[in-house]
Amino acid sequence: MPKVFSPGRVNIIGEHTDYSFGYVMPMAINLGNYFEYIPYNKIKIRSDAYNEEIELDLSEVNKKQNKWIDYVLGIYNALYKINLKPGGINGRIYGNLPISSGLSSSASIELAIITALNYTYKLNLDKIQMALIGKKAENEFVGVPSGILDQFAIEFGKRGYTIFLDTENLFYEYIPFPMDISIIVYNTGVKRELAKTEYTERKRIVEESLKYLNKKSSKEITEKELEKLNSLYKKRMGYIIRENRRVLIARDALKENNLDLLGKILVESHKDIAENYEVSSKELDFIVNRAVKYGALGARLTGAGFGGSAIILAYKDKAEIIANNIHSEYIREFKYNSFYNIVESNDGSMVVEK
Ligand code: GAF
Repeated sequence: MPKVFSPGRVNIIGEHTDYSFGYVMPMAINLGNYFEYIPYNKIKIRSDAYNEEIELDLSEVNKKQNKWIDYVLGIYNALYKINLKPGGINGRIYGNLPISSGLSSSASIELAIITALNYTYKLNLDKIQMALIGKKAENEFVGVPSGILDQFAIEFGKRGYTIFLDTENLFYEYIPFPMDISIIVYNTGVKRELAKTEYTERKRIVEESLKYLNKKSSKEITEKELEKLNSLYKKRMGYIIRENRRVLIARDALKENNLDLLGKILVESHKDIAENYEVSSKELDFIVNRAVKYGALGARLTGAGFGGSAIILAYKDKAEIIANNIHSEYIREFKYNSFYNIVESNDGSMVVEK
């Protein structure tokens, strides 16, 4: 029985920059979804995480269900739009990637499905095409107006590396990630209820600013040009142009193994996104603050924000103790069902059993 593994992702830095064609630096991680399946004449899928099995005819792929199966239907829809008509599948999605926690569980399912269909029905899609089809499913069917960050990271992940990506032209570079650094993913346990509306609102402001300044990418905007924007727009775009710069600094710091600088840039990024892009939360701020207090190299929220997870970078031999200290303080302060995982970089979505 064929089996696909599709990872989740963290974003080391470059948050909310992808929908203005800026820089990002994500990493696929070793938490993810397995998809075990056989070819079938319908779509019949069980999700362990959602504890549900759904069966639909192939003629029903256009019918949005407003639940997790839309990630699967979205892929079929995107394929149908380019005249690819794979047959059905019968399978089970399971794994250890927490849902609604800012680690891209939706993109992980989308890429698991496209990887399976590409393999079984010989669609001949390359990696870029698969990432773009995942994005199309998310934007046009699921209805979340995201950028390319998540699908690209999940498709292009590489064990031992983080990915520097220019989301304008999809130029990417694999940057070795130091073996002696651990990444702690601290899940706040807070459901990201505002995420979709606030995300759409931030995106609207960014798109209107680009249009007003007559730019395609946020990379082209100068400090001087920011002055042409009204105060809210200037505040939001100011964050974005500084964040683009920070991605370049973080990339170079990693190349030079300047881990103190990398950590510092992460904390700066968090402070800026909290104050000027306003997508953080008191829980995420608390984690970053405690991470610094307990001697981590750096920390910041990861993903869209509004709850979800923070990443904490720490030397391997100190990671567990730092994570534990933060956790004890966090559960004393907040009553959510929070937890952490110490994760590693991972390869992107692939068929692991034939
Ligand atoms: C979500 C989106 F899906 C990404 O495209 C990206 O914008 C991210 O939020 C914020 O950096 O994960």
